[in-house]
Amino acid sequence: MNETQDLRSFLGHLQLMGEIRTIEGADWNLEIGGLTELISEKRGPALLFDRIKDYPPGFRVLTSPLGTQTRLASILGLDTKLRGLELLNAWRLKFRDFKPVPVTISEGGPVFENTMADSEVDLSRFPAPIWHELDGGRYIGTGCCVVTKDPETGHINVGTYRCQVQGKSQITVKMDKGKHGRMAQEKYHQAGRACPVVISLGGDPWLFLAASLPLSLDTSEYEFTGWLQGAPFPVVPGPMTGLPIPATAEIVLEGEIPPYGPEKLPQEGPFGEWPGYYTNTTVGEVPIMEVARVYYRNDPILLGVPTLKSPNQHLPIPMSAANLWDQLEKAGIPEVKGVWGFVYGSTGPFTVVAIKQRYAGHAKQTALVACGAKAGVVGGKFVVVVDDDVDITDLQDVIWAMATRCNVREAVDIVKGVWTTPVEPAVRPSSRSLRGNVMDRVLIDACRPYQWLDEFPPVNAFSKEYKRGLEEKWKL
Ligand SMILES: Cc1cc2nc3c(=O)[nH]c(=O)nc-3n(C[C@H](O)[C@H](O)[C@H](O)COP(=O)(O)O)c2cc1C
Ligand SMILES: [Mn+2]
Repeated sequence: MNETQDLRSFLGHLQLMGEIRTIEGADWNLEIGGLTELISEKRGPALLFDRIKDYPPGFRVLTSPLGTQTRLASILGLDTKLRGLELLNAWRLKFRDFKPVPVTISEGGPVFENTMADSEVDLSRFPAPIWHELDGGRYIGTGCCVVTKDPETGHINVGTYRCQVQGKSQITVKMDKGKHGRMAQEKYHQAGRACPVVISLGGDPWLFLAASLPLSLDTSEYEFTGWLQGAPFPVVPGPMTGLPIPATAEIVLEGEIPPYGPEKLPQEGPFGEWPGYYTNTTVGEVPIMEVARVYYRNDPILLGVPTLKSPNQHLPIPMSAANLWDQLEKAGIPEVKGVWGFVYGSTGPFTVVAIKQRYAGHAKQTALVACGAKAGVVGGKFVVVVDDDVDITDLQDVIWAMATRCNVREAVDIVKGVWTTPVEPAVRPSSRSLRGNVMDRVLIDACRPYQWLDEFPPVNAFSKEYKRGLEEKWKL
C-alpha cells in the first residue's frame, strides 16, 4: 500500500519545509475560521489546530494546506522555487501529459482504526467549525472528497462539495447542478432509489486537489491522484456501499442520500461563498445524507478549506487559468503568452490574457473566446486583454495598461446574458432562478491599438536588463 503519501506524510513534509504551525486551544466557533483567514492574508504556514475547545486532544483540524506557492508546487511535483505565471505554465505543461494510474485495492487501512455504526453515529464528536460570522451552521466538509458512482456507466467520481451538519447522523451535501456527483445522484433519484455516498472529510491534499479541480467527466479523480503521486492510489471497498474509500483517509462517512421532495429539504447555509459574500442561493436545493457508518483514524484530522474573500483564496495562484489558456489555444487563438485571474474561485470574475498581437482584431477575438470558454465562463464578468510586455500577475501593471492603452469606444464591449454561477452576488434576489442565472461581460481591449501599433508612444521605463546591470554595479 502506498502509505507514504497521506495527510500525515504531508504534515511531516510541511514540518521539514517550515511551512506549518500548531495552534492549541482555539475555539471551533469562529476562531479557527478567523485564524485561517488571517494566515491566508499573510500567505503564512498551514495551521494545525489541536486541543480545540470542547474536544479531546488529538481531534484536530488542518487549514490552509496549499496556501503558498511553495506548498502548492511541492504537491504538484514541480520546482518549489517557481512563482506566478511560471508556476502556472509549468503546471499546464505537466497536466498535458496526464495519464491515468489505476487504483490499487487494499484489504484495509488506517481509516478503519475506529468505527461508529448506526445508532452510535455521532457527528458532533468531530470539531466541525463555524467558519464565517454569518454561517448558518457547522460545516464538517469543506476540504472534503465526495465519492459517488454513476449507476449507468459505473464511473466513480470524487468531488469537493460542502457538507453542513444537520443532526447526529445527518449532513447536507451541496452538489451544484451540472457537477459530476449531482448528475449521478439525479440518476438514482429519478429511478426512485437512494444514492450511495462515501465522503472523506480529512485526507491527503493530492486527492483534495483532484476533487476540486475542473477535471473532465471521464477522468477519474482517483486515477489522477495516482498520477500526481506517482503510485496507484490505495482504496478499500466500502463495507456498506462498495464505493472505494481512500485507505489512508482520516475520517470517512458512508451512507446514502434518499430521494427527496421539497418538504424534506432542510435549511442549508448561508455560507461565506468564494466570491466573498453570503449569497443565499441554496434554499430548496440541497438534500440530506443519512450517515450509517463513520470510520476514522486515531487522532483524526479534519481538512478545513473554507472559501474566503479574495485575495485570500485557498490556492495561491488561479489554477484554472491554466485550463483557460489551453482552451484559448484549442480555439485557435495564436500567441497567447499568459492567462491570469483575480477574484478567482472556480474561475475568474476578472480574467487577464496577455497576447503578442499578430493581426487586426486579434485582441477582441481573444476576449470573446475567453468570456465564453468553459474555464472562463463560470462567475466571469471582466475580461482584459493586454500586450505581452505587461505583467498580468501584477494588478498595478494591468491597471496601467487599461488606463493608458484603451481607446475606450473601440476597446470596451458588453456581451449580455452569459452563463454564470448560482453564487453571483449581483443577480437581484427576486430574479434568481433555480434554473440558473446569466450575467453580462465587459470585454476590455487594453492592448496598444493594432492599426497604429508602430506609432504608439514608447514606454517610459528602463528595461529590466539595464536595471539589473545597475543593481549589480551600484549594489542597490
Ligand atoms: C473549498 C471548496 C468548496 C467547494 N464547495 C462546493 C460546493 O459546495 N458545491 C459545488 O458544487 N462545488 C463546490 N466546489 C467546487 C467543486 O469542487 C469543483 O467544481 C469540482 O470540479 C467538482 O467536481 P466534479 O467536477 O467532479 O463535479 C468547491 C471547491 C472548493 C475548493
Ligand atoms: Mn469529476
